[in-house]
Amino acid sequence: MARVYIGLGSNLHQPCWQVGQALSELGALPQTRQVARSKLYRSAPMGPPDQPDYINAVAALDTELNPYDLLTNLQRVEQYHHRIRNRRWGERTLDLDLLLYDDLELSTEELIIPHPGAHERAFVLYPLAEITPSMIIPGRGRVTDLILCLPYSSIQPLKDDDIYYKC
Ligand code: PH2
Ligand code: MG
Ligand code: MG
Repeated sequence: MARVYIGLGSNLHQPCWQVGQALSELGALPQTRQVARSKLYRSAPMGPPDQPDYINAVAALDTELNPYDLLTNLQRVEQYHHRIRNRRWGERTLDLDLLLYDDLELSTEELIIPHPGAHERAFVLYPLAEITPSMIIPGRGRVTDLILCLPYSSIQPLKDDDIYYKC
């Protein structure tokens, strides 16, 4: 059994709904149980500025799936949300990033764990710190230290679940 963290993001076609729905779908993956989920957070786009704001969240799962089978399942959920690959860091209906897999460090063509951008993005680290403040990102340090140089004002927590269907 591995404890894994998934970063969710969307900025197209009712992003709150996309993320809320994907949170449920992650909990329903085979041999997997959802143990925690953060609030939803809104932030300005990193990358091309001519795209809508993003909605992000982080989920913690316990899974028997190995990293590659988990990745395949995440890509299947992205496809189910009609994910279309366009420009780098461009708009998308749903992005599911495998952030952490226990304390595994892995770097292959297909998969890099921890996710290479995780330690420098407010929209990943604040939701992560919300659900697991003691988290240490292998090779990078404590989440609570990493967030110190990232302004909390760059993200906006949304209030509760009933907004899923309104943004
Ligand atoms: N994801 C991207 C590109 N830019 N910006 C924010 N705020 N949040 C994201 O999740 C995000 C982004 C591509 O994965
Ligand atoms: Mg991403
Ligand atoms: Mg991705």
